[in-house]
Amino acid sequence: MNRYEEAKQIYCAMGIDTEKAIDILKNVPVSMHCWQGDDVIGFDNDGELSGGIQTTGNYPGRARTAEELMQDIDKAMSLIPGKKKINVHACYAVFDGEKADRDALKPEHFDVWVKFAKERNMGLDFNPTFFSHHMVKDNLTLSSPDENVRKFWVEHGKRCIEISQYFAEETGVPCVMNVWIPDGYKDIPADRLGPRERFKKSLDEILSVDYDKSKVFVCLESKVFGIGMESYTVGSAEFCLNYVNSKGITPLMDNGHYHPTEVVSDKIAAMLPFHKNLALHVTRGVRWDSDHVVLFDDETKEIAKEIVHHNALDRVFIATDYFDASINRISAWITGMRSVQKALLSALLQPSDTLKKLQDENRMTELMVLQEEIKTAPFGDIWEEYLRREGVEKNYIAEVLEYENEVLSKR
Ligand code: RNT
Ligand code: ZN
Repeated sequence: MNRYEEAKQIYCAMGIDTEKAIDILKNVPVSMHCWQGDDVIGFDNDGELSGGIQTTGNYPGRARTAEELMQDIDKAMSLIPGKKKINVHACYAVFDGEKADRDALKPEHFDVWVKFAKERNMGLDFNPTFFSHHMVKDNLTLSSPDENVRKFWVEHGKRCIEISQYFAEETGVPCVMNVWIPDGYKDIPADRLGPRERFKKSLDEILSVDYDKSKVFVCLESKVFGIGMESYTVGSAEFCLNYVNSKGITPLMDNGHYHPTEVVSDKIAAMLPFHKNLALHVTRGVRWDSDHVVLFDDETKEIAKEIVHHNALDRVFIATDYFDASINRISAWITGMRSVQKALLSALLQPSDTLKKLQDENRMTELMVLQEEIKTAPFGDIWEEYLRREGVEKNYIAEVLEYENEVLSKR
């Protein structure tokens, strides 16, 4: 008997169907962020990343053009199992001829992405880019007291809804459009309300455009603080949650955007009773929103467990969001995307009904013992079988290093 067959029987004895787990997993879309490939720089600005987010490191081989980025995405995706989407930021517009500013972006500026996605049978997600731009004034965009600035960014948001709908119509897959603004203050503000009222008004204006809500899911992402904006964040957790509730749009939780002892894994079940959909940015914060590569670690597993055990795989939009410039960027993509899938598989390989029953019957001793037992079940054998069926090598480092040698090091 091979290792998979043996492992399958061990899981079967715990009441778990490994075949079913693999079948479910391969159809769960995970949206891969394009911005790991070029350190969140994009193609429409002079290369300075702003907005209180930071990539550190200078590993050789950063993608500098759309062709390079897409070539790298292809390489990464060839080593990532499962169903994928591509998450694009507005700053990744590709201009064929004249450049358009962010308030004048049109669907055609993203045609190369649409073509790329269609050829690979993937959906596209989208994000307006409210950073790395000269119209960010005093660290403010949609909450700016300068009407020119505020209006510029409102127009950008509107353009992005149109582009998102184009993505959905072209690919046939709904598009998740996430709004995140960096707005905030380094030091103690005199007026905490004004910026939030302006942000609310701006969002209302953006959402006043007519769009197909079955094709575009507009999300709002909150944050605790950014670099250089440590004292006040306009789009705080409470602001965003209240706004989302009042408008019926989708909340987005990034697990790097909370105080270090707060966990998104616990928040998921606090959101599900109130929202049809929930969106996640899966990342790994180290002491702050450092956006390290996602690993197969306890919190990632717990997040996946919360989605799977509450049967919410079709309600939660899962996307990755991290940027590490200190290691091979292709490997960073593969490791993070595989980690999300490993976490989902490990959740699918748990006897959730039995565990819930033990909790409800207050058999907490048995619950603890079973939860511990699951941790040493032969997960790796099921994971390897999944990779085998997806036609993806387990060991990707040799291929990544070869690509580094042949392609990245020549840039
Ligand atoms: C920043 C947010 C946001 C960005 C991307 C690039 O703190 O997490 O989602 O990472 O828009
Ligand atoms: Zn995020």
